[in-house]
Amino acid sequence: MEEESEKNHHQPRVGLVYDERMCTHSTPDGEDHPENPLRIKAIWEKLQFAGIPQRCVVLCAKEAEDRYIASVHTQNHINLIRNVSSKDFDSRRKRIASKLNSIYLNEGSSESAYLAAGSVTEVSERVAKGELSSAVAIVRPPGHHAEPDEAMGFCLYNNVAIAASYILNERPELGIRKILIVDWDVHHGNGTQKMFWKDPRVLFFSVHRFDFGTFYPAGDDGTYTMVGEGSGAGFNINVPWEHGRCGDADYFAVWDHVLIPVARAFNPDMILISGGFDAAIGDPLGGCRVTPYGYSVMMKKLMEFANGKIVMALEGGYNLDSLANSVLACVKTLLGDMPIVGSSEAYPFESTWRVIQAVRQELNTFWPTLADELPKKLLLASNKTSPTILISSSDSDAEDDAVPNIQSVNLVETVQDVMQPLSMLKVDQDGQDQLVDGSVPWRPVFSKIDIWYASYGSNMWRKRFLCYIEGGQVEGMQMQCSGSMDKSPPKETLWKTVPHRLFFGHSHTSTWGAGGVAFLHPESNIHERAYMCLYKITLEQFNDLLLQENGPSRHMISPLFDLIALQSVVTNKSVLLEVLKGSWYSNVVCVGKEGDLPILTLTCPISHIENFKSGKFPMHDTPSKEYANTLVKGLVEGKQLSEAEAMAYIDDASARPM
Ligand code: Q9C
Ligand code: ZN
Repeated sequence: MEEESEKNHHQPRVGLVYDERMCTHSTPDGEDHPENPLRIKAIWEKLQFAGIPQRCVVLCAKEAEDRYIASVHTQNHINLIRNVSSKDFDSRRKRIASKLNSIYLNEGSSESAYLAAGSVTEVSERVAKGELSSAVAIVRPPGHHAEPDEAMGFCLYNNVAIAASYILNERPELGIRKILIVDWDVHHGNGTQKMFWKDPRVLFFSVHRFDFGTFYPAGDDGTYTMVGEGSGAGFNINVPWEHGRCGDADYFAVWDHVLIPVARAFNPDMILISGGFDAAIGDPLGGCRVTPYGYSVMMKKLMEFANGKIVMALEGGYNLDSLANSVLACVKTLLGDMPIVGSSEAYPFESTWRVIQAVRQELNTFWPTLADELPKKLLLASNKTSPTILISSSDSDAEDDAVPNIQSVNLVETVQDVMQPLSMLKVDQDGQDQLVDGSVPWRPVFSKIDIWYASYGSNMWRKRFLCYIEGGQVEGMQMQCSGSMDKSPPKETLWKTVPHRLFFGHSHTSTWGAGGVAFLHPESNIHERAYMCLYKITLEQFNDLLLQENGPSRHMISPLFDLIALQSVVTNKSVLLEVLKGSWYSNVVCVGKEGDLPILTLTCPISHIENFKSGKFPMHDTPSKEYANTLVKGLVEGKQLSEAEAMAYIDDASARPM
């Protein structure tokens, strides 16, 4: 049975499976267990609350058929899972489960296992056919630990492996010849690894806590030397963390320097994600710190491949809130929603670079792209002539609140390369920044990164703009500016026109009094032309400007616009600053690049455009004389227009309908 909701034809068709019947698998005597029915319930409720099911193709679960399960599991194992829930196993079930590693069984276990495996298979087939663009299967029990002949680690059937093998072996006419399996569950996908060990059609990639062989499932299977065998050699990639506390920055580094280059070379026809969310921040088993934003970026990067044919199947994830939020972030990303920046991020650990290096070395005979030297600037303190910044040097091993053991990172060069999604100050789970020498650690870092800040409003007038840098007040302004902590003037100034609509909106500002102020339509339009004055300033100054632009200045512990936001704006053109939600200029838009540096401007969120058009927010509002004057002065002193031309330019923008 399937239920098709109304869809916008420009939106991707994202399949979504959820079925209450998978809640019948639970502990026999109601004992507490992390892998419990509330997990998928919490996810479903979160998605419903966010209005997601209406935007997806919602499908019911479907049981897998034994003949397809048999391509990865033994008949012996299938018999056990099929029969274990029957009446005549009532007395033996507990004893059977107790002989298995981290498994419970009840009368609902069989049905749930069949539904989980069948659902992943079903949506995979639909994605392979092109009937769905991508899909998410909210299933349990999970699957990736299940080995050919053994249930373990809360897993009965290996759902993802069954689906992959079905697509490759049973449906060759669909043209899916190569499948990439990305296992981002915090545990190693030992079962999946075994099933495709010698199979070059399946590239299995697992990033997991390993802790030198002590983290579940423990042993050597998850180490990076396990690369596959025979014609499958090189098609098994393990990235084993040495410890917990890994977060977005560590995962991004692995994506950028291992997974994505290999995926480019492998060129999969389809991607299956073993989507465990036990590496999420707050997970009781994982001890890692990936945020929903982190998951959305990892997902987005994978969407570049296989024509976006991605199926994500739930594996682990035991903190109900972070599980549900993370899955929501993934579904939204598949739906094409704009990412929202919600996290500040730590540097990758030193150990992360060590692991990445080891993996690249181990696999570069199979994947030549991994043979390239990692850029020196990414590596640790290797260049003694460059300034380095000491972030912290704790070696505590406590999982939750220890300061990451980050040593001297050659940030100065690293951060110049704004494409590298590295670093940021560390924000602890309680939201307290870690301080270095009693000051906020992000300023020295951000003072080394240049960007172009582009103004289309009063900041085109240099004297007015300099108030945000040097502090002060110019005629017409109601308030004194505090300026930036770094009072040095912009390194360069230049003018540009951009294909965006300039308009005036709202009817009153605290700085300029009555009258509209300038906004730039966030989307480009070749029929429009707006003047912009570009100032080359540091990211630190840009943050201080953002703060003053959006309210009275105060001590800024965390930057409003961090390196993750910078990365995001360059990738996605636009980023909404969650912290500035509600203020007029909460949208940072990248309108292009100049000499390799992004050109950033501030404007309203795209959602406000509708409000301007409908009249919910006033627009075409003639700016106050003082305010208009600052724009004219900017354009005239900047030698862009004559006074008459500048006035005509403003009149035109405030009179013309959208
Ligand atoms: N000392 C998944 O996340 N832990 N499975 C057992 C025994 C088992 C996790 C600890 C963790 C299994 C799908
Ligand atoms: Zn797990």
